[in-house]
Amino acid sequence: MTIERSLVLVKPDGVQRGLSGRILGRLEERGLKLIGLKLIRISDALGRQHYAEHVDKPFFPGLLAYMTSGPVVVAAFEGPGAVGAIRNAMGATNPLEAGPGTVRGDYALEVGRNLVHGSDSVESGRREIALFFSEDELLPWDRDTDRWIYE
Ligand code: D4T
Repeated sequence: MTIERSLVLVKPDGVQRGLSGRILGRLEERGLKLIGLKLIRISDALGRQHYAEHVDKPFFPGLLAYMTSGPVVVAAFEGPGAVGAIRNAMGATNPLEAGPGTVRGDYALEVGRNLVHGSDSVESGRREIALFFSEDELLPWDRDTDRWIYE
């Protein structure tokens, strides 16, 4: 399996509800490797860039207000099939459709408060990580347990 990278955002509701550690912990425990991490407040401009595909949608003003309303935890994860693994761990966009054992299925009820973002493709992962992190904020590293997680 190819090593992929994904951006993960713990959205403002996740930070406010004290779920940041739990959400990131699930991904770490799975074996995904953290290569970038910070706490920021998303600006309007960054929110518009990140959700460029949604700017004309009726839900966009509410989405932008929500995403800029408080701090978010920004993480970059790396691992074999990381994009799909993270999307599966997050569950469906609408939490009512998210299965048990997923972040949204276990902790969320509404699409406008769905706690977490993960890149939806390898290409989006590349674009989004470059949008949120400068090159010197990313730290690929050799993890001692890698050989127990990857063949
Ligand atoms: P993000 O990008 O936030 O991880 O969510 P998804 O990748 O799972 O889903 P998405 O891009 O389709 O939606 C982006 C974002 O918009 C919110 N949203 C979406 C909303 O408030 N109302 C809606 O009807 C939809 C489709 C939730 C996630």
